Amino acid sequence: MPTEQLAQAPNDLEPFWMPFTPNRHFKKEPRLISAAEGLHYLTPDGRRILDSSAGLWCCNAGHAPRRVVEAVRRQIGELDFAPSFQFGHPHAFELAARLRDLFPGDLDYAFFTNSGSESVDTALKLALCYQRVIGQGSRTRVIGRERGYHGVGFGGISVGGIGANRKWYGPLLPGVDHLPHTRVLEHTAFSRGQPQWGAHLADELERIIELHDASTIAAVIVEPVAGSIGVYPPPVGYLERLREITERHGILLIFDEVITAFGRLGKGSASEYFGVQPDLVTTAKGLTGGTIPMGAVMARKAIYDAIVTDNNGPDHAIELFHGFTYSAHPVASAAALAALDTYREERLFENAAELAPHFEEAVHSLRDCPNVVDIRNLGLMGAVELSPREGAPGARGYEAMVRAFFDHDMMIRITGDTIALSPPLIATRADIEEMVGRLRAILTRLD
Ligand code: PXG
Ligand code: PLP
Repeated sequence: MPTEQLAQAPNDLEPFWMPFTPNRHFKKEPRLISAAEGLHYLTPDGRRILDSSAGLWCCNAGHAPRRVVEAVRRQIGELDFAPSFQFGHPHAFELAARLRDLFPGDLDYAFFTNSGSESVDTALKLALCYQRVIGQGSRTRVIGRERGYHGVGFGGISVGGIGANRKWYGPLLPGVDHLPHTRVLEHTAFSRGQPQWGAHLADELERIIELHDASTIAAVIVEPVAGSIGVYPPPVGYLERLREITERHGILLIFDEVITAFGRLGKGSASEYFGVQPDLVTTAKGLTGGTIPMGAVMARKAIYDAIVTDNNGPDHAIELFHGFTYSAHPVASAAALAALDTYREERLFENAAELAPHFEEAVHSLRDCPNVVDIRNLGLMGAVELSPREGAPGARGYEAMVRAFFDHDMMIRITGDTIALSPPLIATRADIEEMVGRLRAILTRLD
């Protein structure tokens, strides 16, 4: 795109209160993005920035995928909005059926949201509602995991396990407890793929159950691969054990697949990748390839049946008091259908699966770089963890991100001192080499 057509730097950066951003520093030295295509962003002055993070783990089909762009253009002219409360439009039903086919087992029902955070709060509400309608109304607790990220709604930060996201906001949801996280570097550092050590950490759930009693616990929610905190693949056997314990105790298992669904691990979902059947799955991001905000919660048939099918109320009775104005928005639905078409027709999940071993090799080749204390990977999720600078945790990671953008024309995602990589699924081996090569140059120069 010619530089003169690119959106130019605005005069006034002040009024935009930026999310999860050090606003003061950004506004002094802004990192602005005007356009995108494929694996690249363009800055207002026309610099091409290599995107090693698929936006924020969302642009799985790369930027501006042709089918999605066309579908959105067409849809917005045809049906801009239609309510999903009491009315419906065809694409929403078509999309739900496509998702039913994509997710394993009897995760047959889709409840639409607009983000991962909304998906998480929806799933928690579905779990509580389900337990209540089946006569288990004493099951009101939900169990998350330390260092888990489940978005920013009050439900999500309550089950979430990142202290900084919680501590400002009061007592949160009552009755929440947390499993221990699974990153124990003395046992797991530099594991390739899933660590061999750590399945027993799932047994902590038995202790939590012993403490609170199963009759008070509605659900357990975990990310099958913890993403946002810096990619913690589950220890071998861990998810299977969580499933076994929850099932034995009548507790629902929710997989938060906002990052892991739609090909990030080379399959439609982590549930399919690991062969573990959850009761509810939360999604967003890759559902539309990040193009239009949308999320979905997939629910097993028994949950839908208990709340909806078996409801004995009159015809006019609503079965579930929940929904968003923009649930199943027609433009988002069209974008999602086109994204799913793109994934299938361009074999992007297969590409991710084929690329994963090369990606693993490439990210682990950074082990000899300065300050690297761990490298983790699974599918096309990777993390390089750096040791923090003395007395300044996060400073080294932040500087890596800033230097990557200005000196190496690459977007990287950081969480504290950990660099996370999640290339779009359209990447080739050469693209991965390029990303890791630039990252090596960044790490080598960073003190
Ligand atoms: N659950 C999980 C597992 C997520 O990864 C959410 C819920 C919330 O989704 P929304 O759409 O409400 O943001 C997420 C989102 C990062 C990063 O850099 C990760 C997320 C969002 C923004 C940045 O790791 N994950
Ligand atoms: N606040 C007000 C005053 C509203 O009228 C609505 C929706 O009608 C909402 C919040 C919720 O908005 P949404 O459905 O987009 O989540």
